[in-house]
Amino acid sequence: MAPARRGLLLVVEGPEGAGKSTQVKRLSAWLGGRGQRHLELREPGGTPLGERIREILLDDPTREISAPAEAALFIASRAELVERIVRPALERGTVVTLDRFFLSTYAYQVHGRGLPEDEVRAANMLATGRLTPDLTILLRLSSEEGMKRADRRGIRDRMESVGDGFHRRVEQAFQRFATVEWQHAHPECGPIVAVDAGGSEDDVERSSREVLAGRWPDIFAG
Ligand code: T5A
Repeated sequence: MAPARRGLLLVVEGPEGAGKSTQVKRLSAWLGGRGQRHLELREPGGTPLGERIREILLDDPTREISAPAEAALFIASRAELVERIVRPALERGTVVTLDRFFLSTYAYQVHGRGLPEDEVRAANMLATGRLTPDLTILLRLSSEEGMKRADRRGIRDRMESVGDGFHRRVEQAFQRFATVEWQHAHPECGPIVAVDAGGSEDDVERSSREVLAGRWPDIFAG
């Protein structure tokens, strides 16, 4: 008998306020409407431990956490999510949509905070057991525009409160991740496709679904 089809791991990434949560919700709604087995998750979070880590990392803008401890906390949340939720879901054939994954650690902790890439990369591989996304949609928006969108919602969280220079480095890192050269040198990240996030929510959803339909027409076309 042929093995059951493994699910898909679809990641949505990008700078603050790029519209990741909005698009993950829209994708989930689309999948639900098609009767597709799916699961919507976010990082950090998604497990009891991950949600506690999320509170520690984000809730208090005045909390000081060293850069290595910050990286270790994001990675611990990821290890728990992958082991307990993502892998079992993929084995059941579920389409998992994930709002941020380890590209965020590369962007924020390596390029933003300046931690050594090789060490963060090794710790991350330990956490994911080398699980590679089937596709990452990278929403492309300037950090200024993204922060304006995020600010309309109210007070900044701990990561949003770090200075503009930090967020510009994060934005530049995400731009680099979309290049063929960078992806070739980082095969653990799987394919990354940039989508312009400057248009309306409908426009971004349409572009994202076009990318997905090009790869998995049985699920996303129509
Ligand atoms: N982090 C995370 C790390 O440093 N390292 C890591 O390893 C990981 C995993 C997580 C924080 O942790 C950092 C990154 C983050 O700083 P979070 O709240 O989960 O924090 O994540 P954010 O990505 O920052 O969440 P945001 O909600 O700020 O951004 P989103 O999800 O990109 O944006 P969204 O969809 O919530 O939209 C923001 C606003 O814009 C509007 C929405 O209605 C909303 O009001 N909007 C649009 N407006 C106009 N046009 C569009 N196309 C729009 N799309 C959405």
